Amino acid sequence: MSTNNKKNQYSADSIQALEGMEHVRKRPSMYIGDVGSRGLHHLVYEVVDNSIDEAMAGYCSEISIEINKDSSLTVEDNGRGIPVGLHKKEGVSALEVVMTKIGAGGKFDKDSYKVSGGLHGVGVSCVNALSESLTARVFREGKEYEQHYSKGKPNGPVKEVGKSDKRGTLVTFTPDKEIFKEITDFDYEILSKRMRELSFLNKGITISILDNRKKDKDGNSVSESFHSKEGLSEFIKYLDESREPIINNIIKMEGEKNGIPVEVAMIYNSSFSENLHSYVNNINTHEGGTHLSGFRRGLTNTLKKYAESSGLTDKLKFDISGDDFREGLTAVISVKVAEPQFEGQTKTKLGNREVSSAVSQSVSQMLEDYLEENPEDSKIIVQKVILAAQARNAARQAREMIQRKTVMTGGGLPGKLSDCSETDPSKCEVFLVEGDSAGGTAKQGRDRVFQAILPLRGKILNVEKAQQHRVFENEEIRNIYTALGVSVGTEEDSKALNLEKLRYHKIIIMCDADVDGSHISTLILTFFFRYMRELVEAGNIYIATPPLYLVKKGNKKVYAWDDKERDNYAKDFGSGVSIQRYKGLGEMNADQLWDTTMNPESRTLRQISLNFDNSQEAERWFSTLMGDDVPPRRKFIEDNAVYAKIDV
Ligand code: 0RA
Repeated sequence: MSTNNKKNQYSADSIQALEGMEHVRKRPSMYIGDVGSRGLHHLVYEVVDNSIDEAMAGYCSEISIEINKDSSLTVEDNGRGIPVGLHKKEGVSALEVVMTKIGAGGKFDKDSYKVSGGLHGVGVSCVNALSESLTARVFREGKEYEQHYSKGKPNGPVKEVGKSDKRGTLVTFTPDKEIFKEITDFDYEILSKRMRELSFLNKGITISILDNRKKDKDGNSVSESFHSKEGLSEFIKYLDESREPIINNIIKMEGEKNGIPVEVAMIYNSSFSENLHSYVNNINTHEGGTHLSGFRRGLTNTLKKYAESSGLTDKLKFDISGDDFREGLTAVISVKVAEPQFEGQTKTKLGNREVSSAVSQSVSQMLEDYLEENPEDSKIIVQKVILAAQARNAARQAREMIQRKTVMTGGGLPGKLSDCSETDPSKCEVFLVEGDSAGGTAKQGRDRVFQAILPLRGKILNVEKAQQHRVFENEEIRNIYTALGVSVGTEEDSKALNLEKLRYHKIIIMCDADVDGSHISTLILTFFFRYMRELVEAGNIYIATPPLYLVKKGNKKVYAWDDKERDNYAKDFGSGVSIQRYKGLGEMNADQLWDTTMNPESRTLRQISLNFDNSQEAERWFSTLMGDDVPPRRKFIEDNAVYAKIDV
């Protein structure tokens, strides 16, 4: 993937270094993933990672990020400062080697192996190559040094520019607009979320972020500072803010097995969902891997042994499965691996075999101790597991019932579905419509060749608060499964989807443009997020946006989607204008609904996406919106009101 592994990385040939930098500019996506928003922010992570490494080595306590007004960004740390002396092999300063040699980052200091590192771990030289300008400033041994670069090439050697009693490294870079054509503005929210996460994953460091482009109401630049004293257990508190814990403590463990540092924190809450987050070298391993399977194995084995020896499971008439041990579990697993092998579609699945047993042994040890020392919590956990096993058994029966019914109704499309005639799923779309009356209008208005309509009655079940078998027993939800052609999962993995038979590639949620309507869309989205997440990740889920107003004068008619648009049209039309506010889909006639909301030529669909870098944010989002706790929900909606309107 990256040139990291190429044999020539220690070559003294500076011409090759130059070629390396040119290759980065020619094929940036090979190094940073893409040249869109992700790639742009990746540059920042790459620079910050170096400072995190310095902090992990024990030499740095503060890292600050500053988004500057001129579209550059500065990362500063108070570490030892990158050495500026002559690098013997390369014949230039060590600083220049770090900044210009692809794959050199930190390698010359063999004692501290690099444990952080962005997804691609390509080093700061890549950032340099992709920046129209970059300045590195080093504060060391009472002096300040500086070197400037353009598109990765030094403008001159490192210069001593003054005295300083500071210590540390400062890098300011301006991403090259020739490379990042679509986007060059850093997003404060994206960066601050990542910095919060990094502070949980690397306790003790203070990471601050300041945005000089934005002022708050007092005229100060927007800023935040993150510092986690407890690390992962504080991460768990943050993730589970709106859930109700059922045990007294966060179970945590920190250790090293076979040279692999392993850190885990976990808690059980009263919800029914499993909420696991795993990291390798600070990278969110979205696709899991050997560390996660090690965790699962350690957890299952230890709890099983404990439950059996406690006698609590003697009367159970069925087996407890792996899933049952993780219902209502929130956990973060963080490991550091010297040479991680990343696999999977998004290269976020750890492949190293040896990590599995290291994590499993660590987790078993930690849990055994905890269960031994906390009999009250242990009993609560075992009881929760038993309840989960019973519910799963009930769900199996419910599932068998669906399957029987499907067979009995022959083929089994729900009666309420008005299907389309096209049979190629990639050309088909289905509208999930709130209410039978709007469903009727949609049925008249649609293009029956490729558009199907499934009306849903009233509020669908809040799956966040329901046990699995209730979800599978719910009629509206069963209709969604059968209409989409997606099977209900197996007993081993109740949420495993068979997507091969997906009957529509666009699944469009169409609800009223009011508070109730957005609540219903959120309920439906929560269902997709919890039970058909693959569809969300694959970008199959959309939200339709019906207009709010009809502005009319004589036979001139226009639709408006917000108040500003409405006022502009009203002004254009002048006197005699009439404004109709649509209260719901049902108020539009079939033609109007087609024109504004369903016709692919003229409608606006919002595609729902899950940002892989921030799966834990999505997790918090749904659990807060749909959970029991009112005060955090209100606060959350207030804090995220704008975001909520834009993105979901
Ligand atoms: C290796 C050796 C030394 C410092 C660093 C790496 C270092 C690198 C970065 C990158 C960003 N900030 C950094 N801070 C330090 C110095 C070894 C010594 O002083 O003896």
